[in-house]
Amino acid sequence: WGAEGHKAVGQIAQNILQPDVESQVAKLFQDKSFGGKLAPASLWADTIKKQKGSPFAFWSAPLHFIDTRDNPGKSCSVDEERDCPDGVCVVGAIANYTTQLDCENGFDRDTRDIALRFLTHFFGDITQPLHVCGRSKGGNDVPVTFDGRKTNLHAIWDTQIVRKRLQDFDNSLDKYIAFLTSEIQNGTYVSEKDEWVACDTPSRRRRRDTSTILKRAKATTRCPLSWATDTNEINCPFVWESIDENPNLDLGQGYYKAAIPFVDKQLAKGGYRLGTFLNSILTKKC
Ligand code: DCM
Ligand code: DCM
Ligand code: DCM
Ligand code: ZN
Ligand code: ZN
Repeated sequence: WGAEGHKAVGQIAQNILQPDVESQVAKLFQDKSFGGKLAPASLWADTIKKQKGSPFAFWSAPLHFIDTRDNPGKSCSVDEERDCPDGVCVVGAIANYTTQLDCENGFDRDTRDIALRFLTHFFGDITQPLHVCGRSKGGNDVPVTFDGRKTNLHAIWDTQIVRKRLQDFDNSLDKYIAFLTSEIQNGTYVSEKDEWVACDTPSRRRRRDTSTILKRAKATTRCPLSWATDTNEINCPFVWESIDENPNLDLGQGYYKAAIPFVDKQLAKGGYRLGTFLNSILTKKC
């Protein structure tokens, strides 16, 4: 997602944090420009990606997505071994940074701070359909027109569709975020939000032999893998359909309208998952 999408995910999560978790989050962030909040922190992973000289700049770029080697439009799937070798993808990144954030694992505060920044961003990216799609570099190589402007398929999902959606909310991101939060708390998403966070949590194991370590490593990808699979499925009924049928169509009208329910729900999912996850992991007493 672009800046608006990531801020939405961060703020929706912030809205559902328990007070004690909210103060833990504020304490973890050592960059005072975040004001202790998730929404500003969610932009950090993109900022450092482009920053020359940042120790994170180059190696972190592939952590923002997973290039599935499926056949979107026809068949969609996510396969951990096939699509995320060595854990270098958004699924592996969420798993690894979850381990680093969890106080049980004893990482130092700098590591936990960076882990929380990355997680706040990657919980957003893993809900963007084209971040869970390997076709044409997640749509980056597919030229499209949106309201008369030439751009690419990836960019309209990251940014243009979300920005146009804000027109329904007086161009106020805050109003859009308030709308999505209320849809989660007492609207359209009430009955389905439990499914958004339903993925088996890794069971704690006592013995430290090699086989349990391997099982534990696998268990940490269970949730992000289920979220990636959920997101990836949107590439089959919808994302690529019009593109394959009519490559010259301006996507700012019918396609945009049809994308709205997906974009709303994906941003809501990212925020709800992030908030729920932090409420669980940051209430542990270590
Ligand atoms: N972006 C932005 N402002 C930021 C961070 C990101 O406008 N502070 C936009 C520009 C990127 C786009 O988000 O090209 C996609 O970023 P990502 O790599 O997270 O999908
Ligand atoms: N640990 C591990 N593999 C296991 C069990 C534990 O790598 N099968 C590590 C992860 C934690 C530490 O041991 O850093 C403490 O784990 P626990 O809280 O499960 O006792
Ligand atoms: N991206 C993606 N899948 C790829 C390559 C890139 O989802 N295979 C994303 C990362 C950024 C956007 O596309 O959000 C633009 O990437 P870049 O800045 O690397 O061109
Ligand atoms: Zn993107
Ligand atoms: Zn990203």
